[in-house]
Amino acid sequence: MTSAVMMHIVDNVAVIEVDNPPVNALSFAVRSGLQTTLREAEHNEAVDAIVLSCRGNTFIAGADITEFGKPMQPPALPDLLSEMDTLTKPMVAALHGTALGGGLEVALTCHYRVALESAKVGLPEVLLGILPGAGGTQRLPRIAGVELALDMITSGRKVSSKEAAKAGLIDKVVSDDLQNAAIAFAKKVVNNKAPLRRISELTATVSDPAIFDQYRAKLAKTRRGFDAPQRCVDTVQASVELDFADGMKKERELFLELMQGTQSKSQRHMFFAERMAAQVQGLSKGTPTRDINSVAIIGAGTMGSGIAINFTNKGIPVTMLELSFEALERGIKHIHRYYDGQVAKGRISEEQAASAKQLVSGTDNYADLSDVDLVIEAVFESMAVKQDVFTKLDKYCKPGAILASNTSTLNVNTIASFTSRPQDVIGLHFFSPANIMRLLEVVRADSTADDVLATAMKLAKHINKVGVVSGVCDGFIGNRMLKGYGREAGALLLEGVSPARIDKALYDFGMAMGPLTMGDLAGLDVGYRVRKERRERGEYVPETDGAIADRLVEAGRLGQKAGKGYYRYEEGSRTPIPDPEVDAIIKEAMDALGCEPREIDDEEIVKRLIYPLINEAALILDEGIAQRPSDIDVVYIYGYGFPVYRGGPMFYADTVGLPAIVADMEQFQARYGDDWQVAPLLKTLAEQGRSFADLSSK
Ligand code: T1G
Repeated sequence: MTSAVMMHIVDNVAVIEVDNPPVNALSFAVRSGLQTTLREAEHNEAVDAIVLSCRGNTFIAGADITEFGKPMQPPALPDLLSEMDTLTKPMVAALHGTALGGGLEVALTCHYRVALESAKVGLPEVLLGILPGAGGTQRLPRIAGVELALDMITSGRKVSSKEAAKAGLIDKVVSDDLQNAAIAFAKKVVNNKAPLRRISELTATVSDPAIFDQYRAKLAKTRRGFDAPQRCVDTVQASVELDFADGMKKERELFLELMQGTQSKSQRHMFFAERMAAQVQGLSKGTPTRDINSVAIIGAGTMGSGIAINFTNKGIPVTMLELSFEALERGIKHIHRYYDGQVAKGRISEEQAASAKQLVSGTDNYADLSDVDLVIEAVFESMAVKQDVFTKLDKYCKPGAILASNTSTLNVNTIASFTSRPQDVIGLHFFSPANIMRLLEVVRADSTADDVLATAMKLAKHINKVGVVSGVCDGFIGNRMLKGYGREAGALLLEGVSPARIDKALYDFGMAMGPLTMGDLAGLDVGYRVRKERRERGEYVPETDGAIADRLVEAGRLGQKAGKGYYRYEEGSRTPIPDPEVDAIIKEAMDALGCEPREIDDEEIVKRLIYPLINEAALILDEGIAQRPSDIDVVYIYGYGFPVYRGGPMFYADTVGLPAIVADMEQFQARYGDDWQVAPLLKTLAEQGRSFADLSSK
């Protein structure tokens, strides 16, 4: 027995308890402890049955991901479960919290399962770019049916104990006193001389074998570019077509293939990167936080109302402030429409929608905000407007209220200077649609107090966002990096590469959508106005910068909202359709600017757009704007649709190899000039044979 696994006997039932905080992961100590205690229980004549339970917040939540990529110390989980499957005494798993991955696989190797009502089960391995590697793909179809198994294994979703019980995955659901309920269940099995129900002895059947190819076709769309979901289907199909032993061999073969692949390494990187982003350098773990029980949002536009939903979803009352009643009503209606939609989709009940709507109130009077704990300004991106808003907030809000700006690029230090309390000012940059995109850039201004920053990071997690700390600079982390990405898309157009080819190259790379389709979605007039204002301020903006976008805007092609931009759009459709008018505009611009077309392959298109992201990120790291490279990966995965199976721009750069990137950039610099100047940090790391991962610190 190890301290991670203990056993005691109650009424001839061996109660084995795993105690391996924080999630009872199946680390070596747990695997070896389970093997020892199970053997002991099997050979102890005083033991008639076994209950397997866990201390702490949850039943085993899976293999220990920190052990991946290192030599696996025996017993490996599949071997432990194979031995477990031979035991002759009834085993009952007692499930609470989230029995996930290897944890559920252990529970499926028990003969019975008793769960708390609040428990959830799942096989989320696919989210790590792998698949259940200890019999989950062979046992789940046998006990819960192929359809549910396919759904759970290819989506990685958690299933409530109620739904699992309905599918026969769980034998008894209790509201409390789980361990005693499991002991009583075990004793009943013994007294009734109930048979040992080994799932491995059941068979998996399917009414229509076409389901597997149907799943593959669906996943090719919904999980485009991912290998693991496809292999998951292969293993579930094997559970139907092969006997248990051969099915296990198939599972093992595909598990190892995925585990050694780049996609899984990328997705495992992102698992930890997301959690590491919450570690704020220079902020001690015990930093106090302020209570946020009420929120005000200035500006009820698309962003403001989207931001509001994050809080009403968590039962936090929101006061929307707008200058005009019509704008206020429009914003509140947007929120109501959202909740009506959630009801229509069966995601929430009418009552839940009604209570969420009641949390929203509106005003045009700043005096009504005198008691809110947090204000988020989401008004027009103009410093003059921000100054007006923050001056009023400073006047009316109570001491200790946090004053946040949702600005996407403006200087938060300047915004803080409009108040007498800069220590309470912070940037909270949401991404549109604000109630859906998980990224939240938390912009730490020079005077932002530690407890304000700690409160913001805690609040991010509470509203299901991934908070990433950014320093103050133009565009913070994500939008600043996007500049080079957009610049090169424009440059490629002037070299005669069509919008559709540019977009397809990046779509095939794995981006959620190509840069020009994204431009049409966001609206081309935003960039047009920025370039126009910069030129009016006398700033040097090369003629080629935005040359096509500006011509499109001047031709009334603002993007999707105008039904045309780089593409045209049929009424009510978002599908981009290439438009010869755009080709003519590009041709005219090329002639006017003396640009020569060039043959450019997809590989170069990708490098020309992705490498500027990496180069700008190196500057951002050097300036201390981002805390660590993996934070930048989190920004691009959760805010910009970078493919998670490539691990984010920094992880991808390490995969490509920094010397190769620098060599390509130097060639581009020779052809295109100093926009391609290699960032000092990138150059140094490449010369030293190091990677961005070498820079990451806890
Ligand atoms: N291994 C190692 N550490 C883990 C871990 C795991 N499986 N799960 C969580 N942690 C750490 C996490 O890094 C964090 O550490 C702390 O626990 C709290 O996590 C053979 C091969 C269980 C729902 O994929 O989904 O089994 O930051 O902040 O919000 O088929 O953690 O505090 O230092 O997320 O309460 C399959 C992954 C593995 C489950 C809890 N299992 N974990 O959420 O806390 S592969 C998973 C989660 C496998 C077998 C295969 C969540 C959670 P730190 P947290 P939470």
